Amino acid sequence: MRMKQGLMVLGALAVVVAGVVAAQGARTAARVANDAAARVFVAPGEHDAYYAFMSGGFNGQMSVVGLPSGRTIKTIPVFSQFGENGYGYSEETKAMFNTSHGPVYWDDAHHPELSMTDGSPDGRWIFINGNNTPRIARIDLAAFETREIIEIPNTGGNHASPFTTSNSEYVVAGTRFSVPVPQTDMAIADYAGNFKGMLTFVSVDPDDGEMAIGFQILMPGFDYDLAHCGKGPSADWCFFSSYNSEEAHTLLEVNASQNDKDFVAAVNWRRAEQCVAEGLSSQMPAYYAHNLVDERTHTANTTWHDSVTVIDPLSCEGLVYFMPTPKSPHGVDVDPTGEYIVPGGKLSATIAVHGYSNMIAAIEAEDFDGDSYGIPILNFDSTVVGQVERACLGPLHSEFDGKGHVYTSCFLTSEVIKWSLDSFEVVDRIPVYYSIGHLMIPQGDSATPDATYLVALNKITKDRYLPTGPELAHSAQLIDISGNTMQMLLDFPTLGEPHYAQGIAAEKLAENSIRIYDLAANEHPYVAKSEEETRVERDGTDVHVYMTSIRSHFAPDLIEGVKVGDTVYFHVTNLEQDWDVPHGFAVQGMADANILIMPGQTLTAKWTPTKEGVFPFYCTDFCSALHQEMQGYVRVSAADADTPLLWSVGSVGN
Ligand code: RUQ
Ligand code: CUA
Repeated sequence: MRMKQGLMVLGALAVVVAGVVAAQGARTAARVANDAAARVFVAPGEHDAYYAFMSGGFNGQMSVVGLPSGRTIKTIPVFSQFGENGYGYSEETKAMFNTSHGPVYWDDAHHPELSMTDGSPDGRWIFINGNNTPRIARIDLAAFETREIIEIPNTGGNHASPFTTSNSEYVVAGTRFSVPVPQTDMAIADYAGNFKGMLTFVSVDPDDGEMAIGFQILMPGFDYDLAHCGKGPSADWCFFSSYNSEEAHTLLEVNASQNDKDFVAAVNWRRAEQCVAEGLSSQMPAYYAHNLVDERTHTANTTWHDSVTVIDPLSCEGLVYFMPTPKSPHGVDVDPTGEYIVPGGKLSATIAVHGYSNMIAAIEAEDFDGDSYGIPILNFDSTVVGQVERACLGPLHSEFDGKGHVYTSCFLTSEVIKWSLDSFEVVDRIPVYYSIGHLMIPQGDSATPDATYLVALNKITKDRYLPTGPELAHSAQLIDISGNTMQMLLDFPTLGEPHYAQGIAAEKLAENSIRIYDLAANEHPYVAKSEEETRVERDGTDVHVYMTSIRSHFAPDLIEGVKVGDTVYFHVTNLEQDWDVPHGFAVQGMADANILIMPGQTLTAKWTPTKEGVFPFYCTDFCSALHQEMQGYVRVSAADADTPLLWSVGSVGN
């Protein structure tokens, strides 16, 4: 019976697909611009005009791509260990992975979001959500390094995240999977009415970016999918799409596709702040980790928290309203003026646009169509200002050009459509290969889009590149949107599965990018700022090596007196103060990855020798003509041996 229903839903979709494609007429072939090669060519030694930040999806990282070339220029490790530079393996970074479940060395990273001032990206930080074990990370865009990860309690699947308010007062975290709140052992069949959907507002310190959980809003047990916050007139509001207003808990592909409309939840965060100030909230026990890098020591530390401020919408009038939206919406995007709220109804061929002014008028007139768990439902006909008919199938996400156009990705019909916020008519469409998810225009979700290019982030790759066995790189496409019609420029492979992305003109970031860490300012407890300070100290079975690296040797490079059963910490300070001279360090048999130490930085590799012998260590990054000479030995004696602790390099040392 259930399977049959599922097939019926799919069958109905296929019919609609056929209808829409027929209505479009024959598909245009991929519209590759004649001079596409010249328009994406970045001459050797020249730089790209834009940075694009792509989520890595299931690789847990973020990648940095230059546009228009499509060249990957960096992977920023975030939620997953990264053997390339030792992130998550070095002693300094392990605490970044602490959660209430214990250390979790992986996540599913979906949506990069640049910090904003006055609704425009300010180039200070970029945030990204961890979907699986709910977390938000903050990356410092001077160093392109992850500085902070905060866990989101009372949440299951942090997907509607980490979208920012227009001055980054908050980044939001909406739960995709509703769960018992607080968590408890209960029958899953009791889902409806008992599982809850938490919407979390994480505050961002305007000076240093440090995050803290401001408050949480306890919502009905729907699936909160995506979000965007308002700007301009709507700056006090954030909008969360939801599906599964059916509150189904099994076979959601059928059971959560029953209702004709689901909801966009409009949340007034200023009102939330008032309710907290007026004592209309409560404290709920919630255990969560907050991991922050101390920039003086380059070391992550964890602070544990045990409660959160929770607001029940029923005790804070004016906090949340539901706007009915067809049908199982995915993305919800706000145009640059802050007036238009554009959901993407996955199972609808029509895009229904809500007007912010209409929403406010409907709220003031109490123009309600009942309520859901006490939350007023605004009249659909009152909030909707226009509908794009026969838009496409599977509309998911929209970005804006700031000239009155919306670009919407359409998963089922594999195309990007361009439509007018004035006429609500489609004015152009271009096929993409294949099955697009997100799309990105630099600053295209802000008040100030920089609309020269659009990147299509496609879910299916198939035949776009040389075959590489069963597993294929994901595929992005670069489209020129500077003219009236979209023109295809470039295919390029991506890392992991990019979901959302952000883009910004290179000139806004490049000049702030730091080149080294100041050795004089290094306050790492195990730093050695010169070879004279290098030494080896024993503390019980812990052995601390205060080591330095400089082209092309380590000091010390000979160590004796380590014993089986010891734990050896190689604290390596890179004495270099030149750009692009990292040194790497690895010792035979180490269980962790190598560490890649930036100039002026100290990182620690832990090594637990398991057998007697003399073991080499070496620099892993080709740093000079004598890089291959950058090596050393550590002698390991039996646990009960009396080999004295000795260390040296050339004539230096003891
Ligand atoms: S979101 S396309 Cu649409 Cu996380 Cu992936
Ligand atoms: Cu240092 Cu190679």
